[in-house]
Amino acid sequence: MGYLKDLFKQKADAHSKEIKGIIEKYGNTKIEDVTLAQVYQGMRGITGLVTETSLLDANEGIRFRGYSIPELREKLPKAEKGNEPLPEGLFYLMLIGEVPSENDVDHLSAVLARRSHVPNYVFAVIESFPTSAHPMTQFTAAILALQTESKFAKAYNEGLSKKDYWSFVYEDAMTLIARLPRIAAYIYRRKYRNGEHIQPDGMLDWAGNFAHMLGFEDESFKELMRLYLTIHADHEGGNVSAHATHLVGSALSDPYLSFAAGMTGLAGPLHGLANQEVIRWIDEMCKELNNAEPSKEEIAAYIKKTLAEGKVVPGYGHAVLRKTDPRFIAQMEFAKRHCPDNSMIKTVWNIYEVAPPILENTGKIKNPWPNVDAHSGALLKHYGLIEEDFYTVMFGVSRALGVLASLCWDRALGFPIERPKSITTDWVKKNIMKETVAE
Ligand code: HAX
Repeated sequence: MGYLKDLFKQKADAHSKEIKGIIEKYGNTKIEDVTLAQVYQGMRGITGLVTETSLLDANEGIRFRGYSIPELREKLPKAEKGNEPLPEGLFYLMLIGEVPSENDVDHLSAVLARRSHVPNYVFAVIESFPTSAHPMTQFTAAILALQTESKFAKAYNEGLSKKDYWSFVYEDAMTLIARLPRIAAYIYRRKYRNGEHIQPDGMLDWAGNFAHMLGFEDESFKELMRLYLTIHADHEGGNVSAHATHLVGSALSDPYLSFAAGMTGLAGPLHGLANQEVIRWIDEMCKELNNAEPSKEEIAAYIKKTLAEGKVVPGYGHAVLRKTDPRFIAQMEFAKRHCPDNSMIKTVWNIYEVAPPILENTGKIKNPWPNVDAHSGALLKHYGLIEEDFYTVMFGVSRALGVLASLCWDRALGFPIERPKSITTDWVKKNIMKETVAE
């Protein structure tokens, strides 16, 4: 076993023992009451999962193993001459629970580079799609094609003891994370760059190499990738992509199948696809107004029009957050340093000034503030990555770090199959409203 895997096992064994003690002593403690409205309305606010990698506070935003995004930007190791954290460092933190040293991160970068070879049949699956297919469809299909490599599925077929599940899930998680940038870059170059592919550079870090394979050599774009792949990695356990990965994994579907499920969820416009929708919405607004930098008054009128048409304003609102998303702030700070004069970025900042009071005035939107997706596309556009239907794939590459670290923990802690109870409205009528219902 590599030292990282040994260390993970040590941490997991100690934690598993701790959890057993907690359940023994406090297992019958009630933590909250659940209302019928919560059951009908997307289980909002119901605590039903343990996800060790990160915790979301409604006002403060995400903390990864206790560290906020500004703290991570300061504490995690960086590339040579870089300012932004290396996402490998965040993965280490989520997996092991401690801030890694530069050596730890170098080691992890090297492990990922060694495992990054993608078998040709995966590219053949991508090639079998029309280039018009959405990149998220191609991405998910490629992940499923890669499933044939699953060490967990193979070992399970051959008869695997429960106590060893974690070890094979860990191996699959590492390999999958290592290969995702190559798969994503292949989809990008095939669809938008005439199939002129760029070979990986094993000397680069995981995010730097992703930028390189996409075809962007600008050092500040590589820095953006390091930041982007760090901040999109995890958002506790209840969001659709994390929850779907965890849920499917709980059936002992291997990490490839589980992660593919997470990605089909990320592809929804209310979740990860919102980053694409934001850019489309801004583009449509600019086109309709015939103005690349609409005034605040014009933006306000366009937001009201969007709401009047019964559509959502993409990039705004959140199921848990009640303040500006710190992931939005981190990107805004990056843009202020690297590209403050870009028209679309200035428009993103103007929307940020104008949208919240309008959304708040509707009286129904619980969080009028921007989320991560409100800013990301404009930054990518600035560097020439203009194809917005690819943006959710980039989000997916990052999300793998969080949900696969969590999947390792799920199996190491022996979490059982997930199976919440559901009810029918007839059950509600009979048991809560005390009506007589025909059987
Ligand atoms: N524009 C218009 N209406 C909105 C809205 C927005 N940005 N945000 C919420 N609402 C509406 C809801 O549709 C809902 O309307 P109805 O009662 O008519 O159904 C009402 O306000 C109450 O919703 P809520 O309780 O405030 O929000 P939810 O927890 O139900 O939904 C969403 C959270 C993120 C899905 C929602 O805010 C939304 O649709 N936002 C726009 C899409 C978006 O940016 N998604 C990305 C979220 C972050 C993420 O996962 N990134 O990957």
